[in-house]
Amino acid sequence: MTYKMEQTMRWYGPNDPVSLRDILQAGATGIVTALHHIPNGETWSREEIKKRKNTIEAAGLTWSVVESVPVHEVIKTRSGNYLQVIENYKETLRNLAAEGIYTVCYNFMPILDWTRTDLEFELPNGVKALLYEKKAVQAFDLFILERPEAKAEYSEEEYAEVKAYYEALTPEKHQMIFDNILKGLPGSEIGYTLEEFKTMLATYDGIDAAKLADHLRLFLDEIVPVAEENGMCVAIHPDDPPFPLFGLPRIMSTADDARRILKDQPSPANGLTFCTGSFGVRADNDLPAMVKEFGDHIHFIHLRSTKRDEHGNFFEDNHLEGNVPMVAVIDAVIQVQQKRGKSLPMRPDHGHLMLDDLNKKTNPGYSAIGRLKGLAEIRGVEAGLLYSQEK
Ligand code: DNO
Repeated sequence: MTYKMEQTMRWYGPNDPVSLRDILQAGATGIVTALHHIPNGETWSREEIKKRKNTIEAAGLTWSVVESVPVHEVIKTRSGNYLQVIENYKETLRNLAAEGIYTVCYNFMPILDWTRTDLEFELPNGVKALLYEKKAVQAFDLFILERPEAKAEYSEEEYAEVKAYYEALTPEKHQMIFDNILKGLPGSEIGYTLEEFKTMLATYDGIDAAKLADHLRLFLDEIVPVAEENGMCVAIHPDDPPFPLFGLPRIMSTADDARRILKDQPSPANGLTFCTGSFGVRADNDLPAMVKEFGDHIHFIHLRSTKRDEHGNFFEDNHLEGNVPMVAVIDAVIQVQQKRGKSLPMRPDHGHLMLDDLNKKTNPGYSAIGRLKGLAEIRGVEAGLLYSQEK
């Protein structure tokens, strides 16, 4: 028997300008979604879960994966009412399982979820991509946030370069960087004012990478047994980008990080969301080797590619181009699926803003046509590899 990846697409719920029908027409069978209207930290009731599930099924699709049940900040810092919030998380897991949803993605990035500086970076053919510009983040850190420790982290030359960059910013670009960093990209659920962000940063005083890793371990000690009891799996999403920002620790960026998380909590229920776009930003992450090593614990797959330059910037490239060796990754996934005797849910992650979508307002990275193209290309690669392997 041959196992193919389960083709899914992310849907942001009833307010998403991309409809379930669009997703169906793109060829996906599964939906990845979350109850975005429920505040972080609160329990998702069975009724609310069921309502969403019914909507998805009425469109001829299946709710395959939850992305994400957000991990509230008090859990990451182990402060305030975090014990209660962990109980709520467990209750949400139980309620999801009771409704037949067994795979849950989450991340453990402090304060900020995924970060980009330009959401409409135009490529030569006119499509728009998501860009991470290192200097924009540095300029924000040094001259907008004015983080006291920041200056000591730069050489004099670097500091001068960032200062010149900052001073040359047009008011529009200044605003764009500010908004993209603070307001939260889709799915991150939370946006901050500058003052709020500063207050949040202070809650991480004294929390270094080792301590944050400890907090993750303690959180997993609580939730993994609940996942096991209910036949579920939890799948941590890597840091995006996979390095620390604004002095905040990041602890899920490398193969070593994944190794540590799986060693601390080796249950098959504890696993990864294998996001090639996030891990792939680092040249030291060997993606096909990681799929092979962590295959038994990969519960969910995000396929997209990024392209780095020598200045520390990256943009999101076509799914089969850029730095991610996509064909080799898919080949490794095929082997893992055959070995495990099951299909793994995969979604084409992000896509370019292109064609008709250029005139529409969609969630950055989540327009219909770019993702449809990504899905079609990925599906084609998989079909081609399977054909040549079975011949
Ligand atoms: C962006 C996504 C993130 C990711 C969360 C996982 O497109 O990769 O929203 O889903 O960080 O919890």
